[in-house]
Amino acid sequence: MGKNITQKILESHLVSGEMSSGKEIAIRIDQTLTQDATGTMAYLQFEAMGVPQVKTKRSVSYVDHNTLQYGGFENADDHRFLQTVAAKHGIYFSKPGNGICHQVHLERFGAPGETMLGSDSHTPTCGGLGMMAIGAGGLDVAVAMGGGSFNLTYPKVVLVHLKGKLKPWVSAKDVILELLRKLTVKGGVGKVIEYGGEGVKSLTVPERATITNMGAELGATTSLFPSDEITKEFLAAQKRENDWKELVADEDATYDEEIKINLSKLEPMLAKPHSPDAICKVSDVEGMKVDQICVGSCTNSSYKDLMTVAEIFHKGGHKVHPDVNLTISPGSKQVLEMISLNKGLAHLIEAGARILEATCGPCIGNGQSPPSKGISLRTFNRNFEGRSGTKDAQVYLCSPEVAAAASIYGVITDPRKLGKFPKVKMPKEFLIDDSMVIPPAKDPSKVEVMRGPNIKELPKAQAPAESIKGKALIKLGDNITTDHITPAGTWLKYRSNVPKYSESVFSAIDAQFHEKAKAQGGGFVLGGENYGQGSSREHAALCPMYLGIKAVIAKSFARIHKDNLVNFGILPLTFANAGDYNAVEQGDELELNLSNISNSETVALKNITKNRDMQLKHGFTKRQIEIIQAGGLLNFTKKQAA
Ligand code: MIC
Ligand code: SF4
Repeated sequence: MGKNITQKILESHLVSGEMSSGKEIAIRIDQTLTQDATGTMAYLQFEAMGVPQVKTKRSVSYVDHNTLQYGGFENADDHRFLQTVAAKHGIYFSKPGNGICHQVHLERFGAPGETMLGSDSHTPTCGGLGMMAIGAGGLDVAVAMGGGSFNLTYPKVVLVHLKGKLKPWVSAKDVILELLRKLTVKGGVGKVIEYGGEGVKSLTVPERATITNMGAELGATTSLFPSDEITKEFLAAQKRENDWKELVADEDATYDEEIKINLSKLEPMLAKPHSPDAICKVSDVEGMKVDQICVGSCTNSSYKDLMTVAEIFHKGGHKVHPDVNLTISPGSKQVLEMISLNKGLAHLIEAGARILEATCGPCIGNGQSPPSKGISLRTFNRNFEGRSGTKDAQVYLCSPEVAAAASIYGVITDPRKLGKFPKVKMPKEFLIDDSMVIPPAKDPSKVEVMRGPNIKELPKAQAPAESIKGKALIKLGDNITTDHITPAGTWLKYRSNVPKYSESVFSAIDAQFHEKAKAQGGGFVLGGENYGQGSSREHAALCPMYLGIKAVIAKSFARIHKDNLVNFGILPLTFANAGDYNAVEQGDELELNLSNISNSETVALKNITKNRDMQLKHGFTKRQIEIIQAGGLLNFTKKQAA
């Protein structure tokens, strides 16, 4: 029987397990990536494993999230730690300023048919090249660097059949917004989204990467495009033709689900506050006044994206509207250098745009927080409440074309009103200069790993007791994001300092949470559907663990966060009877009994306050139970190695 692309890559990397949906499999990982905000922990964990050199084909450590100094030494200390630890252990180090991890990896390292694990949820960006790139917590990435396999639930495979061709002013961003409209932020959980059909041929690699990047917002395990002639051209233009290989689904490949999208019928769209799936047409909100517009992020910061905006301004002789602040964050040094050499940058500056570094910047709330109640239009991938740094800001997500039109008129405007579309051609050759990627040391014994005072010791997870008593410290609704659990923005500098970062846990919902948790000696968290969606940051498990949280009881979980909880010994449990969510309130005294965990799919919970018994599902594999009983993945891995 014919195979789809997902089956082909998984089969060629299978270490153990059965390739059938819902079963646990282990796969071999070829490449890894980390970024600074998750990397410090990942490398501390890698060091704790005691493996001298990484065992992957290639591992790259990027600095792109936290490049601003809020008047302190913390970021710089982290960068110095990351650079020295990379040199010592066989890891390539991409310096701050070289670009956003996903954009740079797509340009310089991603390879069709290979697997990659990255400690960032948007790792699937490289799926635009036909690479199986999966986001995970830092500890999973550390294990993969040490040569360990990655365990995942064998996914369902969804074919998104593309036909037709995008009309002028409609772009790749609108394709993924359409899919988010159809599937919602939890529609991709447990699935790989594979693209196929005639329409694929009309999309360049950076456009494909915009689509696979934002598959993270669907909750998908990853997203994949075929590797075809267009992929070959892109890699050749990056002087990496040797990394190309053809990878397409067999004619008679089968899929678990199929969705059809006619590219020719799409219109410019937006995601409204505060969720990437709150989709509307531009025409629905046309005329709304806008305060700030940000172009960039790993979703839309390619050469083509930025040149499109530059050309819209230049060819039309437009300027940025007096009431609007427009910022541009290029995806990489390559993009920035190329648009400076061909005058694209000059055109943006001339129009009145503010040019920021080639980093994540405003996307992670690192500067450019909108004014109070401000309307911000961003070409980014997430518009969760408060993520921008301004709690009452209204953030809309859109394409570079829609962003450019609103920058000109100061109100949301259908870009098709701008007339002739300035189509930007893909360069025949990209400018290649990898001088900001530092190769690992030839003699690791000469490298001293430098740790400033912001690099705090790794907190240790502990095996849970058989019976756990505690209070339900907080009760939450659906779609709680990791930004709610451990916010980024000004807290980012404490990513290598868990005791300090733990003070941020749920701070936007309950400012006293961390004090309450500490005073009570820990307890339980109650959540709704899709708990822990968004970022891969394992701090959303590590910090609650530090505060003594023993279990999160929710209606359902997002994939990466669920794995992170297990990795740090917190039990992610779901209500066997969904209605029981209503039978527990914040403040209730609970008792969890784990004595049956190895031989039953459920564990017992007693609500002591309400004198009510209920069952919770765990759905753990044998391996996950062993991880929990070993006191987390790090202890488990060390035990296995011994
Ligand atoms: C994000 O977009 O939320 C981040 C910041 O890139 C995170 C990683 C992190 O929290 O460090 C992600 O997407 O995984
Ligand atoms: Fe950076 Fe934003 Fe992409 Fe996360 S989503 S990697 S913060 S650009």
